[in-house]
Amino acid sequence: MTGKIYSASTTAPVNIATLKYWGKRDTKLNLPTNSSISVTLSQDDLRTLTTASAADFFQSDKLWLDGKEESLEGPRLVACLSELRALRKALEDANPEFPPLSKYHLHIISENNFPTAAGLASSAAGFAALVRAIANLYDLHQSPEDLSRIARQGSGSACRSMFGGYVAWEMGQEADGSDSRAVQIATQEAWPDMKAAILVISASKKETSSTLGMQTTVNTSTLFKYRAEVVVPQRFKEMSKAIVNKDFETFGKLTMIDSNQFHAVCLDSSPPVFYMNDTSRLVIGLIEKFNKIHDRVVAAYTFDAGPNAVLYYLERDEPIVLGLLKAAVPEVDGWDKKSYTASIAPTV
Ligand code: 2P0
Repeated sequence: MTGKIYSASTTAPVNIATLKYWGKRDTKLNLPTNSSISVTLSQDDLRTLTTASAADFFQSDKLWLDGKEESLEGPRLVACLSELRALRKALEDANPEFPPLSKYHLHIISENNFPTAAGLASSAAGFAALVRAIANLYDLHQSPEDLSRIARQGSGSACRSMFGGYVAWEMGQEADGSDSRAVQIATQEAWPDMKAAILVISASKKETSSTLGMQTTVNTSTLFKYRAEVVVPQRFKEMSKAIVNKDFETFGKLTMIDSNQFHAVCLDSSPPVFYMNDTSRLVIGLIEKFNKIHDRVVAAYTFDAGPNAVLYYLERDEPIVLGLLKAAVPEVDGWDKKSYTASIAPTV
């Protein structure tokens, strides 16, 4: 026994989808039924901080999330750890002088600076940080695309947090998932004036996990097939083009209709899955009216697997968007009154 502890720390950002991932064609490998698009938010605003340590005297793999010990036995965590260990093992075989970290147990400590599991993409930042922290600890030099394939197995949306800016998760065709990975559509620098506001409507844990909700939709919704096969492929092209052209009007419209369609297929599931609440719907009404008054898309709303709203807008419109929220928030019952604004993440 050496008694030495090897450690590496890293942070990873949150991403919020503007074209939603909803449905798996392979639940073990986390392969999606459609491609998706997201925007990565700056780590100055929202992030997971993770430290991974390895030592020959650790008795078992352990994970602490926001100070609480969590099980490390879930198949998704196991899949990420075994892929990373196999890559480290190959490195050790090629470099016998390297310490045999692949044989040591890991201790992982992870902290979010925002509410966990409340539909704020905590699993995305969480798995992205975990994969990157262990890759750093193991001195792996895989590309972000390669690491995104590993993070995807932890949580689908985590693959998109491997990049800053505007990111696509290409669903891929292969049965082994080798082509299901994230790629960058545009850097933050290419369209730097996008901003996001996150309205925390409820910070409590969601009732239906994304995994369960997705499977209910895939197995029971008749609208779902149309969404996955007809709507999303076309929308994917239109949204990618809008991002490259910095066309906020089109980007915003597509973002809102895609959020609404995602919640529609949730409602079309049996039993129905509800993520938005009355306050969420109030925000939709508010933004729709606000855009109508301005005769353009000033702000675009989107809701994930929870009631919290994310608004995308351009920096020059921040005074009117935040002004609207300031005026409306005190009137709204059930609004947590916590909100964050975030810039877009530069290259991570
Ligand atoms: C997304 N969501 O594209 C969609 C939109 C929620 C609504 O990805 O089962 O935690 O771990 O692969 O990634 C949330 O689902 O699901 C999600 P798993 P994940 O961001």
